[in-house]
Amino acid sequence: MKKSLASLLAGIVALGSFASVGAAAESNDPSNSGELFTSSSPISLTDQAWKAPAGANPEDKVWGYLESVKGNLSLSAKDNVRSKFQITEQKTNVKTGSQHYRLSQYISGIPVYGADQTLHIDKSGNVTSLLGSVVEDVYQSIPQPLIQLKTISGTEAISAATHDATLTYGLLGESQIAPAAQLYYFIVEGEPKLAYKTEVNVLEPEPLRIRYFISAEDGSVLFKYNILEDLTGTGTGVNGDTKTFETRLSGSTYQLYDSTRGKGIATYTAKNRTSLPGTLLTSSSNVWTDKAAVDAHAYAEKTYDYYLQHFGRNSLDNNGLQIRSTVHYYTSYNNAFWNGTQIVFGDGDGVTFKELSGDLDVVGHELTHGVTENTANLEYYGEPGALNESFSDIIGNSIEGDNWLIGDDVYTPGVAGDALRSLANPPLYNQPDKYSNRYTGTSDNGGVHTNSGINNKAFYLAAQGGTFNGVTVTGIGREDAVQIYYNALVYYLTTSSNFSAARTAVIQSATELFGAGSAQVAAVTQAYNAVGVH
Ligand code: L5W
Ligand code: ZN
Repeated sequence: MKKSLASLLAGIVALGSFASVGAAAESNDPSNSGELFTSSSPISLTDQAWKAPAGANPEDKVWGYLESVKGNLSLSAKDNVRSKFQITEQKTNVKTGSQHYRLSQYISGIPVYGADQTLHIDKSGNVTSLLGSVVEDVYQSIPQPLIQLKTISGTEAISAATHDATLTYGLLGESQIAPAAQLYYFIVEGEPKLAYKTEVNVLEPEPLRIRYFISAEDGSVLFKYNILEDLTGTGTGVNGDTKTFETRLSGSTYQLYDSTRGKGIATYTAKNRTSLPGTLLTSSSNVWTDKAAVDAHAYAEKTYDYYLQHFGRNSLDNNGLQIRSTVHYYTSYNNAFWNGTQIVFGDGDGVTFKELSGDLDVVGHELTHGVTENTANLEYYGEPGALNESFSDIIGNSIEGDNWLIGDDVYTPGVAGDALRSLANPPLYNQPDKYSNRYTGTSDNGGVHTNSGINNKAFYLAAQGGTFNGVTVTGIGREDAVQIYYNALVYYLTTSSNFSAARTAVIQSATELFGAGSAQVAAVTQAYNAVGVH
């Protein structure tokens, strides 16, 4: 929808302070700001002419004052203000003795959207100011029959909004607040319309809080916008580093939800239980104290950005798939996983692991399982399974890009300098680094977390270079290497690819990207020769 709410609501007159009387209209430019209710003529009165009649009760003063200024409000002289406004709230400030009223403007007993006011009476009983908005006289002469054009009920308006949101976002989850519809006069480009205001408020398929104005005449969408606001949150991660990340404001609650990347990045907590995705994380301050959640969210954003910037890939499916992470899965859980729809992190037991989302290469590893599932779909068993693991290590490690280790930021918090795996030296952590040393048993799905070392070492050699098993590889750098491996994963590998097929795929990928006689093709060829994969 192209129209702004400002232009839709042009025609509502904003009131200046009524501390002074005497109209001085300023021009109204509906395009002059992002304001929702741009006035057509702000009014400013220059003289406090009206004095409260002695002995009048406060409500009579409200009506008396409105009656006296109705000319300045573009209200017709013949209309009684009591038929045009309703007092909706009255409060007294006990500290100052002032009385504060809230009013709304009505047409034929129906409130005008955005046309509400505050009126103030000081402790001496005099009206000091009137603020807010009223609609111009022209709209008050709306013929009575406008209400007769109403063909849609509130329930039908709610259905129309739900239908519209479903078309845009897909099947909607459970409403977070019971849907309701209120009838208003809604000024659309200077034309009064009868409209229902309603709200679509769901967490699935993503957190939405869309305000709708549905025509009571035909059920069309007159205007809609998402009330949730994108913001930047701050928090400290598992390893004590402070960082910023995207969050969203819903009412007065901040959500650990980033709507600026793909179809969103949402971070949940399982609250040490096992149901998924769990509960979307919220905060009252936008300063986030759940360290595991801070890192899961910030590192999912970093992973998304890496895939987009380095490979032009829009999320796991290259179609913006929403990235969901759940932290605090189960109790003392020493693992993390991709379950086919989302990533999940345990807190660790504090000895083998600390909170596993605290390592960017682990988050990158898990999300890369999602990319693999959407591309080569390497079977998670035997050699294809070891390749599946290896590609997660290779890309996860490249996203972090500071060493050749996996899990070093969260593994054995009491032991400095160690890691779960090393791409440079797999045997350091009990993985083979050449094909002849591969594990051929059946545990761990045929050694998927063991034999990944062979392909990891090939990647390392291609990127960094070195002489291994008597074969010298001239390194091409991490960036060229990861481009070649990503391209192989997306375009060349298949469900059943084994190590030999991976060699061919990576060489073909390097040939495609850098040319047949290139240093890159030579590097990957020598790298696979070095690890004994032919
Ligand atoms: C540790 C948690 C999961 C091990 N997944 C893994 O397949 C893990 C990466 C970091 O290997
Ligand atoms: Zn894995």
